[in-house]
Amino acid sequence: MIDPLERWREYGEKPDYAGLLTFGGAPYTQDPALLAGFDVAIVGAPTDDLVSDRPGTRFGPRAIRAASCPPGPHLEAKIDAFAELRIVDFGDAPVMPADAARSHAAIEATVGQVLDAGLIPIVLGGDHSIAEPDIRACAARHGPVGLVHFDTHTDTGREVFGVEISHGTPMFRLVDAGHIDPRRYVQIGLRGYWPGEAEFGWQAERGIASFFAHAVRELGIDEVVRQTVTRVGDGPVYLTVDVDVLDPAFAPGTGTPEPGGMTSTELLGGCRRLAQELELVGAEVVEVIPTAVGSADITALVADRIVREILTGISLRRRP
Ligand SMILES: [Mn+2]
Repeated sequence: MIDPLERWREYGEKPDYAGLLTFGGAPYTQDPALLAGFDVAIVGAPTDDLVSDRPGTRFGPRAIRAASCPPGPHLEAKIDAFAELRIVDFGDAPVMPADAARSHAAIEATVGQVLDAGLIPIVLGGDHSIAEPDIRACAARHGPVGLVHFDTHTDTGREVFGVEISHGTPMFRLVDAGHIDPRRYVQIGLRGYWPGEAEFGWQAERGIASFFAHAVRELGIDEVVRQTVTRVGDGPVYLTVDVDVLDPAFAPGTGTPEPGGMTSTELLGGCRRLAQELELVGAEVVEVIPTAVGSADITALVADRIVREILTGISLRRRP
């Protein structure tokens, strides 16, 4: 176990730009035997071979780790997730360039090590195809999971350009294989021009619930979260956040941007409340394409904050 704070011990924190790059300065290990005793593990899944438009999310995990954040308690929630939870950075899954099948197997195995040690994995993508190995690993241990899915797109295509394993198809494949319980699956933030009637018809037959972007505007995010919690109910839940759910004004660095999206404020508060009110067994933030370094990268910065809100929600849920 490496503690990146070690050389700054007497100050209690290190500068964000110095030392080993881990999420939030968390201790780092690649040894699954050392995960025991932790609550949450950050895992990088830097792969983007399966995108249909702009590539570059392979650089997401490093950029999210580099997006700086001052330490200390969440001012609004009044709790410090890094003090409440034992958080470890488990490094990146050993992905292979240009070999999506082996990359997915590596991601599933690495997330599986985290789950087998009893921790909650929070995966940094990577394109959204990584949802398939991530959720498959969770379902293998918890049974079919509920899913809360923030996205512009449903990602329930049967194929994209005739390709069945893509960042546009993971949710179809996971529901079809029985890893997601479709009656406990809620999509939030949909808009734009894809997919079409066939996919929405398939979803409706299975009881998948969708909140379009206009519903978030009209109902407000608090009401959308309330209805989502009611729908998903008790039992294991996975949270997947595609940053393209945000308006490109808030997250310009992403592969398939769509104007007219949610605000950062809506998404961050929503993630925190969902993590507090649902039984999360895993989470991921995907589709970040960094275009700048450190906290100058707006999209990596909001992705970092999404993870922190999830951690804050988990902390609030566990507080006696
Ligand atoms: Mn997506």
